[in-house]
Amino acid sequence: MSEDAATESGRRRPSRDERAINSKVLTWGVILVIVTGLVSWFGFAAAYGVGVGNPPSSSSSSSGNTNSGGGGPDYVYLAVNANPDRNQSTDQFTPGNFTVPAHTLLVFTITNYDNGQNVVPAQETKVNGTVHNLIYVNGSTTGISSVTTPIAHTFTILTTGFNVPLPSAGPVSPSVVTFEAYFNDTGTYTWQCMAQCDPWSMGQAGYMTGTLTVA
Ligand SMILES: [Cu+2]
Repeated sequence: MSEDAATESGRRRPSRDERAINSKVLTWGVILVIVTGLVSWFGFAAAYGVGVGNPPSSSSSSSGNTNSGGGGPDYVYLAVNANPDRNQSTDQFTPGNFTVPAHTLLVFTITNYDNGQNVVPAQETKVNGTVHNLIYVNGSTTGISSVTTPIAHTFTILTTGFNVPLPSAGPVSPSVVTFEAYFNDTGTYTWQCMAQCDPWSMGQAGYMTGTLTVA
């Protein structure tokens, strides 16, 4: 009986040579899939400016903002201080003017050191424009869509409705707000604090108002 004879199921058994060829085809197929995947990813990364790398180990970099470059989201760090360097406090976001990449998942951390409790319009107690319209306070994994505790400041872009209220700091520890956001329309947006905080700072570029540039 030849090797071409039909098996019980009616299918021909592959010869030893054919099995070797099949295994080569499989190997090259897998390699092709991997290479295609890598090329596609780098093409996407180049086209959309996806960063490469990891978040910084500390948030104390002078720029405050990090385009880490590659694979993951970009991280944005802001601090809010009430500096006692004038007769009244000087409330200030740092940095007040910054740039973020468009079409990129941004992970914001805003650390607020001001324990002031300020009057905020009802609309600006609600979160708007973040991913799922949620923020996360002091490490909580449960997002909230509005702040019902005392508020020190807000990060508000009136032209788009983007709004993040910042709970007042405690007597000792700051309040830390994290959230995710995408900004898909390039341009320069003016942000401002809608809380009635430090009257001088509220009208002062780089203090309680500034620019967020989407590039
Ligand atoms: Cu303010």
